[in-house]
Amino acid sequence: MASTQLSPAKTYRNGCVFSGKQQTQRPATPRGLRQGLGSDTRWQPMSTRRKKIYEGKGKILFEGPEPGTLIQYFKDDTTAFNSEKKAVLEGKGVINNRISEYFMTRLNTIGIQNHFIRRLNLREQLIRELEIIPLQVVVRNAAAGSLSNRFGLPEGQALPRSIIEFYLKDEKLSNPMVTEEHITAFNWANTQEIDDIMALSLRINDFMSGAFGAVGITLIDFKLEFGRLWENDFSRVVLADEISPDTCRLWDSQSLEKMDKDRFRRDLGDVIENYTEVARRLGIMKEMPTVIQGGLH
Ligand code: AIR
Repeated sequence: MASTQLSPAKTYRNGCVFSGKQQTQRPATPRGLRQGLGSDTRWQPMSTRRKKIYEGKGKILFEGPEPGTLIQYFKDDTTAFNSEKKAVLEGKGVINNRISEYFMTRLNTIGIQNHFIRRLNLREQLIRELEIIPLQVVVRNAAAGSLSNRFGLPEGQALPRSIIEFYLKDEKLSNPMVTEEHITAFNWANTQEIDDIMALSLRINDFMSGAFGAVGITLIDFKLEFGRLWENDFSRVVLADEISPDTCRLWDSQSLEKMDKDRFRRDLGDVIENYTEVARRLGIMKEMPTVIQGGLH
């Protein structure tokens, strides 16, 4: 789809260079949901020094130090099957914070704009506040999970090409799968934004498949979330949320052992050990032993 040159290139504080090409004009309707707020946009008072804006299953968003920023806190809480299964996996939040920092930083250097600004400490990162696009975008390279169940495909079977799926981000509805028709009809995103999301998702897939492949890990599938970054009356689609073993299916390329959240979902054990091994192979292991042994918070 043709895109319009709307404004000159700008460089943001976190190093994102925006060409202006992927911009979308602000719709006439007022600004919608803010990132991570779900349907509740009220700010809840907190006794702590920072305002908690939203608490999700695995992360908390706090007010950031400057307007337009938030602090994303990674919890150890782990849930599966729409929160039917719950556990606290000590150290998971620390590992996911680091792995997500690793990918967001590298994606930024190859021009994939995202909400990450910088990591603040073991569990927190400073992020840019976005307007949520209420979709979960799943990219699949091989059959697994719900795709295998839906079509009766053996897990691990390579797909003829990478497949992108959209799910509505709505826990109460169990995040139903949706098509582009639903997305545009219900105004969750416009066609230009869907094009941008698909192009970005495939580039992210290429980059992540390469990065994991280089350390003996096969990227089977993963989930992404995107938001709108507004600048005056224009917005662009940028990557949000996290990239971690909670949001990816990662198999050891040799043994085909699972190294991701399926270890928790399927009671395979050694969840943290496998998350740690993912971090270690990516070369971001330095802080991990303390976390696992000492249970830092
Ligand atoms: N995912 C993470 N949170 C929600 C989802 N759907 C990730 C899973 C898996 C991919 O999305 O971790 O990597 C596809 O999941 P499923 O269950 O649809 O096969």
